[in-house]
Amino acid sequence: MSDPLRLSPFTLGTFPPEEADVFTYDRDAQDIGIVHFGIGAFHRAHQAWYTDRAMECGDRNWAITGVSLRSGDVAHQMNPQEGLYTVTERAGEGSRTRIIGAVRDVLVAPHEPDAVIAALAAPATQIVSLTITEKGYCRAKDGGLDDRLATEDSVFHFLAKGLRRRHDAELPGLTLLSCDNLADNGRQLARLMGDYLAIHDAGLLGWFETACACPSTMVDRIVPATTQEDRRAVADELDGLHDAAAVFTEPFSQWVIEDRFAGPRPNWEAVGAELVDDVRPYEIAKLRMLNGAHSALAYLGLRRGHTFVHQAVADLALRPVIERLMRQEAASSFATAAGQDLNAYADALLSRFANPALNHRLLQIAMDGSQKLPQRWLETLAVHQKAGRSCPAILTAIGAWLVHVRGDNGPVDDPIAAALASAWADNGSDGIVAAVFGREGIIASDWEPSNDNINAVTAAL
Ligand code: NAI
Ligand code: CS2
Repeated sequence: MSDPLRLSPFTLGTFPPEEADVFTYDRDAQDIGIVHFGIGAFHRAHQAWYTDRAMECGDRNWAITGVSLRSGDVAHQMNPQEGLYTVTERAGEGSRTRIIGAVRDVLVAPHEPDAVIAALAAPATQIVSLTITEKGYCRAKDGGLDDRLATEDSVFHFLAKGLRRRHDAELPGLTLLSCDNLADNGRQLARLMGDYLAIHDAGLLGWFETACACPSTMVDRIVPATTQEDRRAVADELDGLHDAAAVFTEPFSQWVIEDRFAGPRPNWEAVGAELVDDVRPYEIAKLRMLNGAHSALAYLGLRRGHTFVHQAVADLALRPVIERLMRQEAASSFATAAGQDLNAYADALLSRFANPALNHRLLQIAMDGSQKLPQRWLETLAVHQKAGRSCPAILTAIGAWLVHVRGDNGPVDDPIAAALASAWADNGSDGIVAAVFGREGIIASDWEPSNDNINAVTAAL
């Protein structure tokens, strides 16, 4: 059987124009302004989608070079298509597809390290953005860099080499833009990069601190991992044209960015991004309410036999726990910005979770819990503990996470899965909470479980 016809600049005219929106700017006239590390589904449906539309509005020279730090899969999907791919928004019965032209090429860092460093050091490059997952930041328990994890395949190694080359060539610094779900992601990235330089290239530290900037961002768009069935659906829509790099998402999207760049930036606000002085109230609301509820739905939903978020959120046995977690425990744990309505936010989140057209797998969200729980649940618990208030919904969810990492729902996908398994083997149900949480626990946090907390989690186990 011959290979299916692939999406590319040469096949753009092969489907009827009403099937998809297509960029109209001249791709070949654009310089690469952004290097993006971790070119997974989320970047393609979020930052690259904003950048594509900014260029559609006339902004120039913000084309993107994607970098994969791990496998060559995305390069194999995108390079034969010269970087073109589709974003399909799904809601209810309807869907809308757009062909994105912003990504030019994808480099696979382990195979072509010099090309990655050259892209970072190119004079036209202004911004380096990141969606490398929470574990890609190589953090130690105290929030600083764990240098044993920051090996030559880490983002820090490449950034240090690229920044050194820029410095030596007397080029301007870069904006490093974390778009991962970490609290205060810009501040964390600045600290980790500084820690890395202090060990590996201390002479560059002063220049990094003055010439570069790491703004924080709040990023929000639900983007489930693409399946073969999804790829077939887009081929059906595009008259048989195959897109190996297709991504599927919801119509909703939000991007709040701290307006503190080292140099020029795209006109992202022209296409819906919000540039603000302080992202914290938005970011905390998102991490503790949306992501906090997501993780609770994942672990509790898997125990109840569900596969997708929309099934778990419709389960009447889970709904009160999720509502309480969002509206009472998370929403009362931080100071809001003027005009921020957290009840309306919770309503909107529940209806986004219920979107039946997005098959968002609970197992995808359940992955890497040890990296996610601190900003999603443990900070909320710590705030309420100081005020003497309890959080029964989060404690129930912690019980469900603990049995998940015991292996009750199948193989555990977490960078510290082995340490968690040993903690279970050594401590059993009676000791597991104290072994995992608290200042001395495997996952350090300011939440120090009280006896009442431990009893509540153990009851949930
Ligand atoms: P994905 O699985 O499609 O892509 C993940 C990317 O991270 C890949 O390029 C992978 O190679 C890289 N990566 C994985 N482990 C790494 C490591 N240890 N070091 C360096 N790179 C590593 O996932 P997706 O959907 O693109 O999400 C990535 C991140 O984006 C999430 O972890 C989250 O922080 C953020 N995000 C995702 C949203 C979503 O709905 N998918 C929405 C909001 C934020
Ligand atoms: C999810 C998030 O995978 C997860 O852990 O909670 O990626 C979530 O889909 C996004 O943050 C939504 O913006």
